[in-house]
Amino acid sequence: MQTRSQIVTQPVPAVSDQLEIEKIEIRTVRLPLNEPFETSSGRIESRLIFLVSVEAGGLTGWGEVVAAEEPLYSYETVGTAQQVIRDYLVAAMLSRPNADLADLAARFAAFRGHNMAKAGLELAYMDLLARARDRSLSQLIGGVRGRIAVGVSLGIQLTSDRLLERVDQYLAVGYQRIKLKIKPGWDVDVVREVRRHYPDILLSVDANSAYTIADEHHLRALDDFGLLMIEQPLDHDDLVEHAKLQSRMTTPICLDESITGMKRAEQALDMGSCQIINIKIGRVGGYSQALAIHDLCYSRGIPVWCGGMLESGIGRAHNIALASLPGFSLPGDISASSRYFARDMIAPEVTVAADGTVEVPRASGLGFEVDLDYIISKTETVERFERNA
Ligand code: OSB
Ligand code: MG
Repeated sequence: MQTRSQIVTQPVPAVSDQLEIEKIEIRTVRLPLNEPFETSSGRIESRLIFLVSVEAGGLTGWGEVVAAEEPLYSYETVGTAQQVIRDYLVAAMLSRPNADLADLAARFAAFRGHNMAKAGLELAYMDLLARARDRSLSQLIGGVRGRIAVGVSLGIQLTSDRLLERVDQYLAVGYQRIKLKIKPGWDVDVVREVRRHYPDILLSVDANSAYTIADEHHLRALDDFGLLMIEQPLDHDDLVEHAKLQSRMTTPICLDESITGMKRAEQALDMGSCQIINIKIGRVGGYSQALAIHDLCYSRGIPVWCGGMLESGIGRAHNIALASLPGFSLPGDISASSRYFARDMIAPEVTVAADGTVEVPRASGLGFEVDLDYIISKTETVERFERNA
């Protein structure tokens, strides 16, 4: 199979990627969620959105750090990302002109971990680069799709009737795949009930590491329901036990939390820990790693899809660009702005068509207007950093 550099990077003209970033701004903006979101690790009612913007030559690029306020999904938090960006990454980015994405990624690689913090800056850099070249982000990274298929991730509900209402509502507006959050006590019976009502839909489950290998027998009961996948059943950093479980289950395992970069993806595939990978740009440390994981999976025939972190429109716009790459063959967790927020910070907002697809914008950069007035009105903190003249 062709590699991405053959099929994708070739048409890009030989323009230098060099950007001399003059200014970096990091900002937190609180947006209430339309409805609380509950997973096996907890429940949130609002999202503290962490925005990053970078400026060069009169242009601004936007990114988002997807960390949550508490270290539940990952060890990173809004607070740790602020500290790492402020104390380490800003200096690395501003120290000299950025030759290209690989140059930026190499500077960040000197610091261990903190992928979401790094990704926020990589995202902003790539939006800026796309704008500087007057290309869409999708074009810049080699996207091939004009529309992407999307699904919805449904949090744990109070009752299964309430969940069925939700499923019904999202299927009615076109979503192509329903993902149910599960945890012990909210799993096999709930899945059976949803399957009974909807025998033919694309249905998956996401445990966010709520089980151990001792639950093998229980988890295998899920094999009866023709699920598209089970996402991250076991520990966030355990490839070995996922490989054991996968060898004993027919439902494909998809890894989310465990895939923290290209190396881990390769190891997971080599060990048989999963058959599908959920790529989140933030979790893997930015475009550099996300593109590499995409290319790896594409070359091995492993399906990937774009995960979500309840992003604002800015992070979502990056996800849409990423999901336009050829290997993204399964519907992503990229839902309409209105599924999350009463008002998003981009215009137009992200909408899902009746066929369960989202349009990939063709305008330069993110392809959406950033609603700065609204952002400023909801800002909790802002810090600015400038390159020494
Ligand atoms: O595990 O995929 C996950 C949201 C926050 C943190 C982790 C996850 C999720 C989701 C929601 O499933 C995806 C979305 O709609 O953004
Ligand atoms: Mg997940």
